[in-house]
Amino acid sequence: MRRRDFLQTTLAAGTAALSWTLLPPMSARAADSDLVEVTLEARPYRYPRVTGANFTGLAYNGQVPGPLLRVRYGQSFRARFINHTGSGSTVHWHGMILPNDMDGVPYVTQAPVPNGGEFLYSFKPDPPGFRWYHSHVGDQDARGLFGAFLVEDPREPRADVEVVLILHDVPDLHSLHAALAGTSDAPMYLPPGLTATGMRAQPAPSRMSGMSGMSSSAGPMRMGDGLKYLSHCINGAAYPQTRPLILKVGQTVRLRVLNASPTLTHYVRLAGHELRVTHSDGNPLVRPVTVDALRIGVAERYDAWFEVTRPGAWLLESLMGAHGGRRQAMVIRTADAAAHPLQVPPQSLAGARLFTYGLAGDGVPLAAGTPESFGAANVRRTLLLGGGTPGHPHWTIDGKVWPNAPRIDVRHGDRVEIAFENPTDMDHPMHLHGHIFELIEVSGERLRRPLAKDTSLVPAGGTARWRFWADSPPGRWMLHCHNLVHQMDGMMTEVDYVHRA
Ligand SMILES: [Cu+2]
Repeated sequence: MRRRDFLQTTLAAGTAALSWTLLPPMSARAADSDLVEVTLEARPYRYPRVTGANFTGLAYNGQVPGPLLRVRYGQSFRARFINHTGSGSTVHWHGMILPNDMDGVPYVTQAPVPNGGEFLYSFKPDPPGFRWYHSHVGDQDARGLFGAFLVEDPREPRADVEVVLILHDVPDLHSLHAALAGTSDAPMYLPPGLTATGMRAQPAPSRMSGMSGMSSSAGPMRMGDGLKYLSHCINGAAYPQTRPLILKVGQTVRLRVLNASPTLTHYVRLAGHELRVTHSDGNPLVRPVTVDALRIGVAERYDAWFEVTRPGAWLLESLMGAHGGRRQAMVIRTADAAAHPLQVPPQSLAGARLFTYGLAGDGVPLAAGTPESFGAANVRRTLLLGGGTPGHPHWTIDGKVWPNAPRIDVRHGDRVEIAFENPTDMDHPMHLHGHIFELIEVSGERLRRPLAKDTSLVPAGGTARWRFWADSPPGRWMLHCHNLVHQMDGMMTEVDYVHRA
């Protein structure tokens, strides 16, 4: 018998942005309900002073990031989306496997919701894990239309403290338009201590010690693609306005970290602590991996755990390299930390155990003569990523820009393998809608423990290979670079389910 006591999630509007988001256990009533209903209303929004930016963008329900959405796995979800942005808009549910007409891609899965209009999104959030949502229209997500979406798995153990951290960067819109036109002269960001030369100088991977060092899949390098940023935030505030996270000795902490930046890969360190990574893009790793620093491409998520073993005060920071004047950081401390000076993480990644796909996936070099393919894929495609030539504002797949890039036709039940080749000098965070794929190879390393993901960096000058079953609901599923400049400049195609003849 179906229960009728729907839960109306209360979403406070117009309040100050949270600088971090603690997650108490869901209430029994919320967890027992069959349906979680929310209202998301998008409007122009003046960013508060804590962001460090003089910026008018957009917000869901008067806050950036938008409200944290949370369901227990198995619950249904309904979002009434109300659009007052001033132009068309849609909501994309990133990392969800859902009916195609709920996927929120304008002109592909739905007509854009006109200004003043509404749309009802309704689906059963799947699979469990850390997902997120954002506008899929133009530059609206860069202006503030994004938020986190947790699909909680009741079978997973809870940490003592669970926290969602959203790294986001406030763009200078003039530079965005210049970047889209290929005329920006803004400098590129370089992660500190990671240069191509420096990477080669790292010791060779040694599985015995659990230290993988820097493999070729670590991936540099240049990022930003000409965007200037006004500020760099965590959960809606820039350091030192970020609120501290106050913990007790003995507590186990689970950070769920999302990179919602328009263009920047983030490198995150917590002073005095290693981080145990258990999930990539919300999906469990075959085996957790312990690192000194996270590398998070645009749109990626990692679940990272640590324990508080002593009193103290530690800075969690995304290292900004050449743009290091502004800190994207927050304090994590115990209550009695006044007696302890704030520990700041090393400002270089040189020598750090960095999260890489090769480390997490137990990568081994592809031996000469290894077959090109890793299984019984019956659909195989190679996509060549290109573009970025000065003066030619196009980012391409097989030399073409959306909607002219070659599409990938699949039939339900196909086993699909996609190889990416990236001869450009920028990493590309490639994202597939409506599927969880396995990342099985990166730049000549075969991952013996493939990573389940919805977005993966294809390293500059390197390659990546995915495989997945075509067993999602039928439809047109976008496949694109999540660097906003690259996406808007054409680096997008689709995986289309076609009927068996
Ligand atoms: Cu790209």
